[in-house]
Amino acid sequence: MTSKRVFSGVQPTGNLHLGNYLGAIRNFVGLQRDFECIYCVVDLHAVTVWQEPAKLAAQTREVAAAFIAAGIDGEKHIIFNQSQVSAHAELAWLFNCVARVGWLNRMTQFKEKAGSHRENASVGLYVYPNLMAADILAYKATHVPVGEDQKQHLELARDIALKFNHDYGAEFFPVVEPLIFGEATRVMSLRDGTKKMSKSDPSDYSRINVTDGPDEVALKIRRAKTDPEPLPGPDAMVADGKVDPAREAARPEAFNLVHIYAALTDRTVGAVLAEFEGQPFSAFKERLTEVAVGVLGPMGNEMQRLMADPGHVDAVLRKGAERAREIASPVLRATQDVMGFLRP
Ligand code: AQP
Repeated sequence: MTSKRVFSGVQPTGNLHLGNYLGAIRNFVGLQRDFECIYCVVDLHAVTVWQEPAKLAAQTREVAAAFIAAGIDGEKHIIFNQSQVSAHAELAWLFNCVARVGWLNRMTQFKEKAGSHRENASVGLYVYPNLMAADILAYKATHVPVGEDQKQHLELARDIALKFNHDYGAEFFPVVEPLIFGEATRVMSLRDGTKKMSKSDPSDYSRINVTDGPDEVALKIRRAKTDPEPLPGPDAMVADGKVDPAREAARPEAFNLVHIYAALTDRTVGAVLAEFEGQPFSAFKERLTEVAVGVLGPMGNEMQRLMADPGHVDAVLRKGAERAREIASPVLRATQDVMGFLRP
């Protein structure tokens, strides 16, 4: 087993947005130098909530195209879609028998997504974190780059690995490390700074999609909710480069835009506040639009080009799946051996 292997996934649920890019995909790119990377379009996760069958394939290609357009090298590393590698589902079943109901009951994402219709949520949505643990551990991945929202699921993957190793008396699965970095680990909705930017938000004005053109980006940023106050200064920062939580809670939309600007320009939030202190949001929003279009424009164009050539994207996914199977199948077989399954 390699000592440094990265795994991460993105759901093909449509409307890939700036949060997915800044919180996850952009960080995937930088890890290619030091890690062996496996990036997955997690279509089995996507169907935990209803997906239109006629759209799922296009949405899957869209995420794969975003990976490639962002700069992930599908030759050196692995890009594939989850449903092509059956080891994910098989290992997830075994983990359904390792994870405890009490652990899953604590998962805040299930509570948020199921909302008041809990009884009506799919069983798949409930056991989603077990499948995520299987995704990671099928490759014995050691590091998982994700946005802040996935931290709790990663802790569950660690718990599953530890319990499996304990119950079967084997140092079998590694204990994974989350990699959460950048100035935008949790990009918030442009309409409500207390809710994360999300593909499934019914309002398209809540998010900037990675394929939005310059006019759409400009309009969404212009309409983004702020408050009448000018930009705060660097005195809003406390130790460790963090914004004072009380000040952030009082102006969530304002600070969200500052975090986004900092992430897009690769600067710290403190440096951005030092530059823009006292300026009105109208001027700041213009600068934000420029940098957002500057980053997303070339990527969106490349994605459009790739999506116009589905044969190429499909070939990358097919080859990636073959290579993924070569790693995951022996891990699944070894797991079955540890558990004592008969394979005559
Ligand atoms: N708002 C966000 N800020 C920072 N990172 C984010 N991620 C998601 N939203 C934000 C990160 O993107 C990666 C892929 O996410 P996902 O496809 O697994 O879906 P999700 O976490 O459930 O997020 P969405 O976009 O809101 O999708 P829907 O609406 O379909 O549930 C993950 O690494 C995630 O942390």
